[in-house]
Parts: sequence; structure tokens; C-alpha cells
Amino acid sequence: MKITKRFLSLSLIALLVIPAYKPAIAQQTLDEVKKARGLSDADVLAAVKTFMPRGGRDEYFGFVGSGNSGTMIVYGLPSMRIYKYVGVFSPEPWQGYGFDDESSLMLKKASLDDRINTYGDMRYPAFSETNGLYNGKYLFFSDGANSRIALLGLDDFETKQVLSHPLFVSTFPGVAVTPNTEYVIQTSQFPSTWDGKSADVENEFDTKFKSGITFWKFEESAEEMKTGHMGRLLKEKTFTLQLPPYTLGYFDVGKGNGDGLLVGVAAKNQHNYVYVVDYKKLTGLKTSQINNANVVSYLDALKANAIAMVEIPFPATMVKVTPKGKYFIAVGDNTSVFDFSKVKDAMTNKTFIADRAAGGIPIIDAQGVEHGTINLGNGVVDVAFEYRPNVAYASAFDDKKIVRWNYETMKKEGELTLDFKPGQLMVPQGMSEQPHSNYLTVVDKEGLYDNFVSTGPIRPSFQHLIDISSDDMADLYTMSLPQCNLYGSVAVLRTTIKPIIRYPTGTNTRTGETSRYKTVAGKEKVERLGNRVHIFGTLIRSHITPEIVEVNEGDIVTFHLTNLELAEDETHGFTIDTYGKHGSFEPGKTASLTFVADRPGAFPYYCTEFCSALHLEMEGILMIKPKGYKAKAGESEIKLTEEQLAEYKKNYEAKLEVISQTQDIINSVVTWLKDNNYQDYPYVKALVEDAVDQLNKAAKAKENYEKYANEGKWKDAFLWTEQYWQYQVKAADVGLRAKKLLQEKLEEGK
Ligand SMILES: [Cu+2]
Repeated sequence: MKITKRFLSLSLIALLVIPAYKPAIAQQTLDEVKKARGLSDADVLAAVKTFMPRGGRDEYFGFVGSGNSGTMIVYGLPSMRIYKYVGVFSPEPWQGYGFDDESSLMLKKASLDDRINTYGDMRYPAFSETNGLYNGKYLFFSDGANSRIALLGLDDFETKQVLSHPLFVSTFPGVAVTPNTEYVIQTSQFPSTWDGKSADVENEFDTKFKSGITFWKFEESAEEMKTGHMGRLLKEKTFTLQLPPYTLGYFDVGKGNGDGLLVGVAAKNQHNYVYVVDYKKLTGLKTSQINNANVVSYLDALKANAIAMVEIPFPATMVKVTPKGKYFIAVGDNTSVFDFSKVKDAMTNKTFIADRAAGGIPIIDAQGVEHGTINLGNGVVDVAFEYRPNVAYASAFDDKKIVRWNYETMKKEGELTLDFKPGQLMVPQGMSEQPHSNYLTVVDKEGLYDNFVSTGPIRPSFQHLIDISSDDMADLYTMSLPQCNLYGSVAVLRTTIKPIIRYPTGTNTRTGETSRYKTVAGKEKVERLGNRVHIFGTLIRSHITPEIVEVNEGDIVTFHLTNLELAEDETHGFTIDTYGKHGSFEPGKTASLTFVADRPGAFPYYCTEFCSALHLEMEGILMIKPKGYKAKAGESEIKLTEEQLAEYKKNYEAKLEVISQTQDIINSVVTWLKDNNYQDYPYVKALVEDAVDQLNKAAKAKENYEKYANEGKWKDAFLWTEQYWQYQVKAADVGLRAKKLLQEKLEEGK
């Protein structure tokens, strides 16, 4: 730089005005960092326990509902890193959920008036189970705000089914599943009428208002069992137990001694209960139809001795079944443990409190079926279990404490004082028959932090990761969860879930079937019938085909797009500028975008994911011709100048040089892989197949660039060399990953 007087004077002013900036000392030692940041040994230990080194994998997948945002959040434990937000009850633009036709149709069908609900209230999810253990295949959510239920597939982390409840107006925002996922259970929350008519709350509450428990039938076909993940909730095989007007809360399914029973929080006329329903007895009872739903009357359930109430002296926030199913525990101002065997006996022998009934349902005397009661602190919100027999945790909200206790001996075993008010608790695998240990998550119901930046009047939700592996419990990490009002969560061993990398080409991912709009390379076309236009297009680096689409103002247009990629994580997005149409196309996926072309003009469409260095080439244009438009001859031809042509020719030749060098790299990798018998290692083999697929696609690009070079069309020739090189780079990249993996395998084998 030429130093001018002006520059010098400016620098001097800067020196005088700006306080001296002390640069951080690079690459400090651990001790120096500890000192500089004021960290204790305990701080460093906590940090090290959640740190995920390169190549490390989280031990568990955690799932929470975002509450009113209507999305699910996927995170890892112990790193507490958020991996994904998945649209469930509300649209989610990144993955095109509620934007493409397939998911929009699903959401519209799940509303009462064919509109897409744009929020939810999802608090307590449940995993699918086999023999009382999480099988890692599905997850279920209840929408308390709009009375819906959702099924998610965990092979691709997508919502597969959303159904509207045919009866409930107010729904509890949680679900529970039976030990083999025969039923997914959802209940009402506040009583309401079921016939869409208003009623007199004062005088007709007991006769016209209802509550209920719905047993959604869940099934996988034999074929689906083999391939995995397209089970369905079946409305026609689902039934609802109609109850008198209780306010219903959290519930859980029995196992072990409690097998076949459902227990949950109920309240009516200032009395508090735990309801006990013998659901296996309900399946044989006659049903009537309300709103096309199968309904079992509680009067019939009473005759079958399938329902009773246990009255408890405090309002319960939570009722949970212990892992082996010996007890169920109700928590609130007090904590009561009930013995399933005694409850079963009481129901069989009809040892009910004489002359009293809860809205017609007999009451079991709590003292007769209780194992014990213990005071674990003030305002206990939740209870969670760990792997050691009979050990549980309780969150004492008002005392800011986590209490470890034993529900067999009814004794406290330890406690951890917190600097926040604790809410819901979760231990990985904790609602299965085999809870794990080491970690407990605690929802922070206060969120007032000295050490957090303020984001204005509304803050994110927080949850803490507590180390429970020893008697010294420790608060390791505070995780913030944005756009979320946090309640319950669940976590499963990471290895229990088997995520896929790609779909078979042309898959409608909502149904799992091959889409009838599947389009393969070379078969792209535009079909027109009157004012209905169907575009069958494909997406692959680095082209959207077709690149130009012409329609008339007023046409109803559908883009049916198929992502032809096989490569890992090679998603293409698709957006039509200013038309509000957007989709996400993961490898193999086919989805459709329908709209009325009601504004004339030229609308570029493009790929919204950065998919390769030539990502910007993934574009095209939608011409919407105004009514009455006539094109002039030769209008769309663009002539290049001699200089421009020469420039393209030069670029073309340079690119050929790069292609040749890249090929040398690929050849050396291929030789190495062959010499080391890559085909004996399935995952390495799959990677090599990916690479070969890329090179096969490249062949067509080579044909094109040679053809255009022969014709002297240097721009096209150059663009096709770019395309060819993109395939090569991807092939080389995949090949190198295969090599690295094989090297690791060979090391292991030594
Ligand atoms: Cu792309």
C-alpha cells in the first residue's frame, strides 16, 4: 500500500480513539485457559463429559416436541447438539412439509375444514415398542391444541401420518403405547360435547359433556415388517372408551403385574383420582358409532369390570408405571406408590368404597392398594426411573431439588440442589422395561439465567443434563431449545435406530410407495390437457430438467420432480421465485408442487440446497405468458460474439486438463481399492457403487461436450465439461472416503 499522509493521520486518530485491543494468546494450555476463563476442575470435567470429539457419536437420540411450534426436535446425548427440526403438526419449509402436495394433502385431511393447521401442542411423545422395549422404528405425538395424532418414521425422520380425532375437542398432549405397539393411546383433556352442539355447562354438564380414552390400532403388514417402517394407525379398527366428564391428564400403560391396564390422572368436582382401565377387556365389548368412530360406553365397561378409580388425596401431575410393572406412582404434593397386584385384586373382588362413585365409576380405597406414600419435597412435577432396581428420581419444583429415592423401601437416597426450578424428567430408555443410567435430563422451568444472553421478553426453553452415574449427581450442561415450550422427551440408544441414506428412486416418502409421477433421466416431459399442465422433471447435479417451461396465465401447473441422486446427503431444494412454492428432494424422493399460474411474467426456479460447486447452475425459468400473448419469430435466440466464443473455448480446454488430472486421482484410488479387496466390506462396497454411479452419469456429459466441441458450440461444450467434472469430483470424494474406511477396517483386522 502506498502510505499517504491521509492514511497516516487516520491511523493516528484510530490509535488515540480506540482502546488498545489485546489479542488472545493462540493455542493456550489447559491451565492457561482455565485461569483466563475462571474455570474450576468441576467445570472442566463437566465440559469433557459432554464434548464430542471428531469421529465420536452420541450415545442416544433424544426427541422432544416443540410444544406450540408443532415440530419435533432431534438431539443427541450427551453432546446435547440439536440435529434436526421435523415438521409434524405444522408446516416446516426447509423439508417442504406442508408445501409439497403429498405432505399438504396429509395435513389438510387431518383438519376439520380442509385447511392446514399451522400450530400444535405436542408435549409427551412415545416410541414404538416390542416386548416392552423401544424398537427404534416409530414415534407418536398427540396434538393437544387441534386434537390430532401423528406417526413418524424413524428410518428417515419424517412424519408419515397425521389424523384428526373424530370425537375429542380438547385432547391431552401426550400418548402412550402398549408393550407391542398394538395400540397407541390418546385421551381427552377437558370435557366437551362430542356432537358439535353446545350445552348448558351448569345443568347439562354430567349428561352432555364427555371425556374419553382412545385406543388407536397400530399395524404393520408382513411385507412392511420386513422392509421396516410403514406401519399405520387404522381408524376403522380404533375405538374410544366414553367416560363421564373428567378432566384427564398424564397416563401410562402397565406391564408385568400391571399388564393390560392403563393408569392415568383424572379429576372431577375437586376430587382427584387415578383411573385404572383394563383395556384388554374392552376389545370384546360392543361398540356404537359416533361421527364414524367406534365408541364403547363406560356402562358396558363397568359391567365387564374393566374400569375403576383410585382416589388420591392430592392433585397428581404425573402417573408413571415402574419399569418392571410392579407399581404405578402418582406424584404431586405427595408421592404415592400403588401396587398393581392389589389393584387387580380389588377390581376382581369388587372391593369398592360403598355408596360412593366418581361419576358412576366405582372407587377403590387408596389405602388398601397402596405400597406406600413419601414426601419427596414441595411441588413434585415428575418421576423418572433408571437401570438400578427400584431407583427413581423426582423433581421438587418449589425446593429446586432432584431427589433420588427407592420406591421399594420408600426411602430417600440422595439429592442434588439446583439453581433453577425443575420440571419434567427423562432418563434414556426410561419409559421402557430397561431404563439406562448415567444421564437424566431436567426441564428448567425458570429459564432465568445470570449467565445466558437475554433474547428479549421471550426466552428459549432450557433443559439440563445431569450426571447420575454416581452418588455425586452433577449438573453437566444447559441446553437451549429455541422455538419451543418444552415438556416431556424420550431418548433411545442411537444404534437402535437404523436411518436410511436414500430412497428407492421415485419414492413418495409419505406413503413409502413408488410415486406415479416418478421420472427417470431422459423421460422428462411437459404434458398439457386444456389449462392443466403437468411437468415431469428431474433434479441432479447440476441440472434441473426441463430448464425452460412455458405456460399460460391461468393454467393449473404441477411440477412433479424426482431427485435422481444416489449419493449420500445430496438433497436438492426447489423454489419458484415469488410464487411461494417450495420443495425438498432428498436422494430418490419424488414430490409434486401444484399452483395456479395467476401472475404472468418470467419466474426463475432454482435449487435451494448448496449441492456442489456448480449449485448455481441448477436453475431454470418458468415463463407465464399473459393472456393473448403471441411470440415473435427468433425472439429467444442469443448470439455470442467471436471473443466470447474464444473465451469459452479456452475455458473448455483448461477444464479438459483438470478432468484428466482428476481422473488420475480416481484411477489410483480404484487400483488401491481393488488391490485390497474392497468388495469384501459391504459399506465400502456401497460407497464404491456410489462412485461408479457418478462416473456412469458422467458418460452422458462427456458425449455432450464432445458433440458441442465438434459443432464449435464452445459455451455448451464448456458447461458440459463443468458438469462432467462435478461428477468426477463427487466420485473422487466418495472413492477417497471408501479408501479411508477400508484402511480403518484393515487396521482393525491386524
Ligand atoms: Cu441442487
